[in-house]
Amino acid sequence: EFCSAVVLKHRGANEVKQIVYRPIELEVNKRHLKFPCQLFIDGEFVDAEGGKSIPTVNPANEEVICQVQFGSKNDVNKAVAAAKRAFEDGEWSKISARERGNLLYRLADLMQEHKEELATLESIDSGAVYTLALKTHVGMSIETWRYYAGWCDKIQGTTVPISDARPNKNLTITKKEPIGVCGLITPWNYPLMMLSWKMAACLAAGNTVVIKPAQVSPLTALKFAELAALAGIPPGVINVVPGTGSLTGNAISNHPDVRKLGFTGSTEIGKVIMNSCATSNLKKVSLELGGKSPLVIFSDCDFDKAVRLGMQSVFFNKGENCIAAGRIFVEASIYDKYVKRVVKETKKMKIGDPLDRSVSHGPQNHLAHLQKLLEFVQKGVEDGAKLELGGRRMQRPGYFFEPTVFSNVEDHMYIAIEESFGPIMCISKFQNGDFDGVIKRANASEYGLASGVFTKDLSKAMRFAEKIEAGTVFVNTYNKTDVAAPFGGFKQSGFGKDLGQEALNEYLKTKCVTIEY
Ligand code: TAP
Repeated sequence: EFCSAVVLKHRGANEVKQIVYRPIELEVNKRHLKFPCQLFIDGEFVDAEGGKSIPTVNPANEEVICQVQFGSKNDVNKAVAAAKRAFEDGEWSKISARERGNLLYRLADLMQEHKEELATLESIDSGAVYTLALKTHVGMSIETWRYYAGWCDKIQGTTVPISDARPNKNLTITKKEPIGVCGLITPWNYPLMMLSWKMAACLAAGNTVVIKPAQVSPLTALKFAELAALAGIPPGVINVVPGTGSLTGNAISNHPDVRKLGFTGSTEIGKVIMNSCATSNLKKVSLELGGKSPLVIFSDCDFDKAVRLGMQSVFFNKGENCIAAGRIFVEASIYDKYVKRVVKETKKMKIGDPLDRSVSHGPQNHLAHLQKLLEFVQKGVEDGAKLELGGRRMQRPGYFFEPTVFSNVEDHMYIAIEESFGPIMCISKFQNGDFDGVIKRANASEYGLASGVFTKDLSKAMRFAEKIEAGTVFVNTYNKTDVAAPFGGFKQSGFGKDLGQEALNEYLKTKCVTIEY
């Protein structure tokens, strides 16, 4: 039943603080894992109201890893109350911005020290290949915390030249202030990274937070909470309440004391969230939603690179990537050659146990998602697209799905319009030299998250970047995100940015102070 209590010591501080929790302990990936499975509220790990829990499953073998406590509306109320206290009266509200930065650096250092543990946990909970989890899921998370730790003491307002009320003089200054209690709701594809992208900017700005991670992949968020406590982040500043979207998530987006909601997930749920933010208390909201990003490959490209990165644009993180290129347009003169090469290379991908260092493709995140991918393939076939490769569940334990390639995809087809969020490449042809036509097709989507172009012609690439309706444009590269570069979509891919200096604005309000003298 209950495992031994874990005692954590406040790192580097005089005060010795003890955080006790009931750990889950596992031997996996040749290491000992120890992590919490309870809610993290006001600096303590606690059971949910009524002790309700939901199982979390390892998608590589379909086994239950552990039961995770499931936050009720009352639990969310407690977490929000703790976050409000911490914001208004706690140590967090009194320390300087530079001290805040030091705490975030300390947290990043601890994440670094525990990075193999975090990556192993991410891998077993989400199916991410371990090597990728280490580099991207965890590696980029750490970088994000460091990047925003550095911003803490550089958030500043302006002085504004206004007209004087003669004969007096006037001076206007603006101050950038934190908003208050922020709610964050995140998806399952990059659990720790999505948490970090949002929470690091949110805390750097001085807010406090209640986060609900995706119910199918909550474990790294809980391990993160332990590290946050260990780093000395004061109680109530970070609260982690796992649970379902419809109950726990909804309680956050509806809460009258939450003043800002940061969401990453599907367009469908984004609309539900925006609605509940509006009707509850008109809270500020930012939405990072779905995509069906176009990648246009012109015949004057570096062909080998276009093959390699074209594959990565779809298969990276088994396609569970919001900026995945959901539509690939290839110029007619190289179309047949391109399809043939991609099929040949895709066959070489090593699929298997995500903890195996030589594997490049792991299982899909959870069963319902795998089933959606099978339906997606069926619709593609029914609509008349040519299934060149894959499309089936693999005959082995785990939610493994074959990397899939469709050619002859036409714009009216279901698979050309809807996001798959899986390793399914959809290739279409465009007529030689038809720049305007392919741009028009690329823009004929309600989504506008990312895009890409491969060509050696600089002016063609620049014209593409100008005309394309997407928040991110990759030229002769793909998936090249960076903590300093603002990230977020247009149209029904949402609004507001993660990362870069711009993301701070999502978690700040501007106060204008006018003085007369
Ligand atoms: P969703 O189903 O939208 O879920 C996202 C989060 O919202 C989950 O935590 C979910 O809880 C919660 N949620 C569901 N219903 C809710 C409600 N009524 N009120 C409050 N919260 C609710 O998306 P997903 O399937 O996890 O993720 C896939 C989608 O995310 C894709 O469309 C993908 O493109 C998008 N995505 C976008 C980006 C960016 S940066 N634009 C990045 C990653 C993913 P549960 O855990 O209970 O479902």
